[in-house]
Amino acid sequence: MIQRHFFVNGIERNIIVDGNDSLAKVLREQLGLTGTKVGCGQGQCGACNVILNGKLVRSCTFRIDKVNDGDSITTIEGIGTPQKMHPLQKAFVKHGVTQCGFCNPGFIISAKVLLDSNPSPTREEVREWFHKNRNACRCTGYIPIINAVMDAAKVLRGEMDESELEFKMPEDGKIWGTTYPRPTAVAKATGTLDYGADLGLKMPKGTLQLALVQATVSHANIKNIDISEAEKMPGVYKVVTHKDIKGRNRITGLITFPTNKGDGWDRPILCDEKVFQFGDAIAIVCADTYENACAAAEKVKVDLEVLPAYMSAPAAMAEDALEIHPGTPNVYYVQNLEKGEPTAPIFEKAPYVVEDDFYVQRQPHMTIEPDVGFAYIDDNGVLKIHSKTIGAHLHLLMIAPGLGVEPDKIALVSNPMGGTFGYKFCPTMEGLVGAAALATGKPCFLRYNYFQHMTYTGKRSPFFVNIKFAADDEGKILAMETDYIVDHGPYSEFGDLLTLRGAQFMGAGYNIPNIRGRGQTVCTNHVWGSPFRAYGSPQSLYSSELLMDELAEKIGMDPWEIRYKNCYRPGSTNPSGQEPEVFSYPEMLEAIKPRYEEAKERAKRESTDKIKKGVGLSMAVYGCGIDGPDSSEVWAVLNPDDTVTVVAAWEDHGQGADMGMVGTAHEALRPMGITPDRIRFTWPDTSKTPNSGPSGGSRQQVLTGSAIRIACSEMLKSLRKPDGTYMNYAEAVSAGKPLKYVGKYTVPGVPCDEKGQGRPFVVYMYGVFLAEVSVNTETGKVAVDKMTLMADIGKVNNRLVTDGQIYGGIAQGIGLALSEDFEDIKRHSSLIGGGFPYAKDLPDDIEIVYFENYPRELGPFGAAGVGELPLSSPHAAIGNAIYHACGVRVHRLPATPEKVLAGLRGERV
Ligand code: MCN
Ligand code: FES
Ligand code: FES
Repeated sequence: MIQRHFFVNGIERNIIVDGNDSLAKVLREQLGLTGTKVGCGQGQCGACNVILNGKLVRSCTFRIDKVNDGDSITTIEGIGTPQKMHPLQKAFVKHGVTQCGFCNPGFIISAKVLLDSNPSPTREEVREWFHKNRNACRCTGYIPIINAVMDAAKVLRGEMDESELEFKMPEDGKIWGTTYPRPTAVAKATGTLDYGADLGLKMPKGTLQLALVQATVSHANIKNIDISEAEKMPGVYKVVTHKDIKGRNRITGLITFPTNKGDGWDRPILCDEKVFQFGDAIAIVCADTYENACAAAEKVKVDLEVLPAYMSAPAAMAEDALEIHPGTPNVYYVQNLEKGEPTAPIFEKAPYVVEDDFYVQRQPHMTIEPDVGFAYIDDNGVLKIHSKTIGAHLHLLMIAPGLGVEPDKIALVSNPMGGTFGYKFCPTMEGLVGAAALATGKPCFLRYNYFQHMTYTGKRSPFFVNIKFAADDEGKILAMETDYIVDHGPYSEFGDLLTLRGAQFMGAGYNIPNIRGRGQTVCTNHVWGSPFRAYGSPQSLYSSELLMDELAEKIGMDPWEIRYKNCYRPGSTNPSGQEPEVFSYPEMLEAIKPRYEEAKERAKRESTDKIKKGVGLSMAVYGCGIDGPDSSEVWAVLNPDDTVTVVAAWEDHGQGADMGMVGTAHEALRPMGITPDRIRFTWPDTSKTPNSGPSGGSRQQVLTGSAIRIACSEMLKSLRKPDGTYMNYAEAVSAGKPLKYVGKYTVPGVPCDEKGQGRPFVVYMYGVFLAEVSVNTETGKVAVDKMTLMADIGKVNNRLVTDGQIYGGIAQGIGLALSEDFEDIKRHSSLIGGGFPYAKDLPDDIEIVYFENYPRELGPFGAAGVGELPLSSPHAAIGNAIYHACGVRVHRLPATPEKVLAGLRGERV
């Protein structure tokens, strides 16, 4: 222990610290300054930035014993407060940088140091600064951050009035369609929003800290687990194993389809008989401190019989491969697709046939906040589990039987989250903290470090795709055949549904009258497959969009021409045999045409022998909802202070549930004259909020938004007075009116049948991407110079949110195209190792054009969703642009420099 005497935000501090601790730990845990976030904990994200004597410091890797007496530290709390924000914080709010917000304090601190030394940076200098200082954001694609810093700099230089950073309420009071800042924005920009780890620090004394004993092999039989030594370690309260779990000790995957050969009960909460993947949890040490828990975890002895590990689908499909889950074949689900006439005769006669194979990789989600959660038993005997769940009601059903708890004795709560991008559509640690709380009777807290976060949460499942098109002389597509394999890792949850997505999205965007296809879901020992934003469509569209360019080339058509000829028009049907609800493609393609022609000209003009420039297109499409008659429930409640609360379980990964709820309710309640600041929203809690369904499948704006519209219109109907005004709370009470109004909404969808035919989604999002790239033929490095998206997301609720969704989704698509992967467990298990795009890895030029003249009948006030559209196919446009630039068709993503160089040497890559 050492004594340190320093200044934090101008306040003198004189404290005893453990010299081995990080500055972040001391700030957060000893001084309670939780505005400083810890993301990677490895010096790779900058979430933990603070200012030490005027210099930028990453406090997670900076030891407290390096802070000297008299030093001066500034944290986000010292920059500004919610009552008195710094212009940088105001600018972050104005520009919508506050998506999940987890990175915001670190960026604001970093920008403050930059502007203190360089008050007039160029955009490029700001980008370079964030790049070199490794400030990582997974949500925004950086453009809004650069915009915010440029505006704040202007204000600080006195060139812009600070009031310009504030939202100006339109005269008609309507916020629908505007850039009204989201309700949680100020808390995010000031570091005052408590995320899971912050809430964990604010738990009562005596909360147990958990550490996991995890598998370091990928496939094994468990012969024995010996916890005797670990139990005797200092500070240990209990070591929990599968023997302590009273229920079935399995997370149920809620099998979607009866033809699935598995039963969905394949993921242990704590391993009992087998290890199925690297990182599987075998025991949980519950101790007084995290350090003691970790030390004891080292002492748990696990005796294993190591089995052959099948790290990819082809390996697990080999004839001599063992069944990973004995009794269930490794190929456990087959999805067929039959639309129109048999395709074989068509392929035989068609004048043009193209066929190719593609592989889209295991993309890691790489949220800045690692997985975190806690559980306790409340005074009513209910097990409460707080986590990053984006499907609170769904996860309750998935974990309650495994824990052996009746559904009314367990409640799930969503904490404010630092992004999930879909990995939290699967339960992660809910079962673990739940099991620990039940076994100990104490509150239990668990946070994964970044390595655990990368290795022991689900990833995008790779697809191996074979695909064929047949076309006539004019370039009209006659038929498609697909044969694909989905590597879903060891756990089946949502694997069948993902395989169906291949049937729904390969060839989507085009009227293809005749299709035959087959998708197989394969169990492997690589990390389990979980949903990832745009779930299944990036794998599908990469294949069909690259093959579309191959077809165009074979026929001698332009890639734009073939798309325009075949895109959905009245009378067309999608691969599910369903007529699209709107036909925006022709207009969007017409709008992109001049940009595309100009971009081609520019590419031709600017290409050199060394730097080859190219241009590529792709069609983007994704459904809003979970297949079939998806539904949501919401309550609108009139409060004693005449505010209205939208009570819903619209989980917020960071996409903007707060704004979704407030924006939609405000539009619905406008006749009442209520201002948006008087509309409140709820954080999901299954014991308090109705089942609004999960925040997956870009469904919430459509489904929960519609339920909000209905609940609010019921309220309006009930409270309307004869003179056209509306009752306040006191009047409603004295008139005996209800104060709570229920809105339930179910869409008229029809799930796909065994042939992949149906009406799975009643609202879709549509788009067209244009990518412009430069390929360095000496290094093989690809740079994306510009991305354009023509976006039809129906009517826009909040423009700041939708712009942000699109920038961020495209950024992830660029990562998918060029760098991101999770194949090598060790190498790919950090942000840098996983190929995370920093500021200069992305273009500063992303153009978004909205097509709002296709309002959706079944979405609230005409809205469709937005979240997943921007990640459905940007990588396909980039793939096509790489080919246009240098003639290399990248069949296996990511398009790393090594691959592009090999392609330039003539190898198939
Ligand atoms: N919205 C709008 N106008 C529209 C459509 C949507 O203003 N016409 C707004 C909504 O109010 C909401 C946001 O856009 O704030 C996204 O709405 P929607 O498309 O309905 O998606 P969900 O709310 O169901 O969110 C889920 C979606 C998915 S599935 C993933 S994965 C995802 C995503 O959104 N993960 C994200 N966006 C993310 N953004 C961030 N920052 N972090 C994640 O983890
Ligand atoms: Fe410190 Fe990531 S750099 S948390
Ligand atoms: Fe930057 Fe979410 S807003 S990581």
